[in-house]
Amino acid sequence: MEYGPSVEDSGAVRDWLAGRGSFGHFIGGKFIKPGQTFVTSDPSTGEALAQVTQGTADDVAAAVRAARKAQTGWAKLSGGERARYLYAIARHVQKRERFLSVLETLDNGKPIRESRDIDIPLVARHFYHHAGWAELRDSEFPGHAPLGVCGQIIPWNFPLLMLAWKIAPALAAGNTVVLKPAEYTPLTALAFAGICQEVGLPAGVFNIVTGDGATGAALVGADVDKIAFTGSTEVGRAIAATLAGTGRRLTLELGGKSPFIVMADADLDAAVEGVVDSIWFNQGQVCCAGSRILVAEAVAERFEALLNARMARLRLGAPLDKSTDIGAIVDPVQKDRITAICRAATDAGAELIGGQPADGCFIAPGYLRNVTPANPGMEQEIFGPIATLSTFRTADEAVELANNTRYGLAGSVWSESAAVATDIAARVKAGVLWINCANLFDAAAPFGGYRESGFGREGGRAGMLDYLAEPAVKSVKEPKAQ
Ligand code: TXE
Repeated sequence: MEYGPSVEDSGAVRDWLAGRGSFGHFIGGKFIKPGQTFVTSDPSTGEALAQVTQGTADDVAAAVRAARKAQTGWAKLSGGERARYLYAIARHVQKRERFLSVLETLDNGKPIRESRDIDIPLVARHFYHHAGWAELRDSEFPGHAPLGVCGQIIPWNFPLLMLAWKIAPALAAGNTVVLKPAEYTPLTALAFAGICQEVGLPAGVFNIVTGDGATGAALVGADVDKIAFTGSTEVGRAIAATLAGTGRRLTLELGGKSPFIVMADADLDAAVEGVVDSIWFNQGQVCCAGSRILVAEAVAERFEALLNARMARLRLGAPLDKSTDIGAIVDPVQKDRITAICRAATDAGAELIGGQPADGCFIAPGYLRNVTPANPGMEQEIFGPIATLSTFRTADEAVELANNTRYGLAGSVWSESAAVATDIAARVKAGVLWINCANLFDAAAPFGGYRESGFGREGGRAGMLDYLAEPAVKSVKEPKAQ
């Protein structure tokens, strides 16, 4: 069936971009005059899409002041009133699904099928879900208070979805927000600011300051009550060091090197399809991607043959083409990072099947075989469409290999035996485990990691708690009767 946006639908988005030309920050309910700008481009063609303002420390401070001013009023609204805004945002996102998915694909390079069927619908779902939490806040979390002003720094791999993950629980809990989108992909956040204006979200409740890592660092140093960060482990570590001793809240959602374990009794066709959803989804630029495939030796040959056949059918191409499976890597810098790790892996003895870089920001899907545990391809987060493939003999060995990582974000186990699958899943140290599926996200399911993958949860009840201050414990000693 032919449906949904394709290349011919990019006209409205291009007109919108041409009409705006350059974007200022969104502060206090208004777009302010653009300052010094940088270019954001379509990674699949290199075409410049728009000029976006590089935020300074003064810009960040102005946004934080606006958020601070708005916070008391926002927190005083009833849960039902806050929920009405979140429902309205969700409905407006749905109404603009086509526009937002085309804009996301242009700015990020991801296949339009993914932004249309996964990213943008999940954005709406996230706001619907958290509208419910806004209504339930006082009954479910009695005595809890919002934290105040939250600074939120997001990456470029799921630009609007990461915005939704961050701001929906924050606003539901009664906080106000200053958000910094990633420099590669600021455009859907700016379009979303327009939706906030349309639904009449009170000025200052949600603010955006665009810019690069320096702008993010300014936000970390600003007068905020919490920082929520999703990005690289290195930057997460630096943010944690800056905030140490300040008493400010912090949640970190960092990198991963998640195991994808195929037991000997697994449905191999389904498991191969799982690899497609796992490491070849979004060009592998997914923090919870099943980037280490571990397969039982007894079925390894058959599995690899099926994997190769499926890989050969994946279509690498123009992200706006509905038949494209693998789009563009977000930026030449990221492409270079991916190819450098693959080179280090092959220099250390691994064999790269597929995975060849192509012109522009494209890399074909692939995987590394003959990888020892110490191989750089096994150790480092490649963050591209390249997995590693290695084998194990026993369940214990599978668990040992799975846990042989400094990360602990996600894992996926494939077996036709529920007992085997749940036993393995229970022994893998990761925040999110999937059985006979991979990369399934739901707003109600808390997402987050252990170890160098960070701490804190996003989604569901646990996610709400990360945006609320616990009630003080009060011990009362009755005065002696006079
Ligand atoms: O991340 P950065 P990059 C991993 C992945 C990828 C690598 C590098 O392995 O290859 O990180 O990507 C902002 N203070 N992930 O360089 O720099 C930055 O502007 C405050 C995993 O893009 O961490 C952007 O908004 N903020 C990941 C955001 O941090 C700073 C998603 C992420 O950028 C900052 C992305 C600073 N000092 C990359 N420096 C995941 N967990 O999903 C940069 N930023």
